[in-house]
Amino acid sequence: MTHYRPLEILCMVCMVISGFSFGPGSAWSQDTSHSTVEKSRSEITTITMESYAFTPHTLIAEIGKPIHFLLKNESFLVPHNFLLDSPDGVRLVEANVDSGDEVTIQFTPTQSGVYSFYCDKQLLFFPNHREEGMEGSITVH
Ligand SMILES: [Cu+2]
Repeated sequence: MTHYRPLEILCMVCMVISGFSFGPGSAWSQDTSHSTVEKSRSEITTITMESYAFTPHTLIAEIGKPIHFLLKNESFLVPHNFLLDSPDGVRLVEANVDSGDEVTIQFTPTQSGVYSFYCDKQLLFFPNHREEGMEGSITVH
């Protein structure tokens, strides 16, 4: 027979309330994903992909400095992609991220201006995800 002290019981209650969600992808660990480009410990910016939005969707970066994004698709059963174009329309990054998956991408901006990113996935005759609002920008100085 195990005897629990009050603190242990409190801790277990907390875990039940939070749905044991302390792992990656949990509500608990997503708190960092709302930050824009401030330099994190790891220098990796997490971008959450949902139907139909990127969070954050407005970012700032510096010329010549590598950018690392962790793309997290949190949509249920909906695949997304991350297409990044330079200010003059050259495709720089193309990454598919399946439902529930995470993909890390890296690129180094070599010119200033506004880079656009978006998802062009589409189901049958429905509008594509970009048209539904799934797009964002990186302003490079
Ligand atoms: Cu999408």
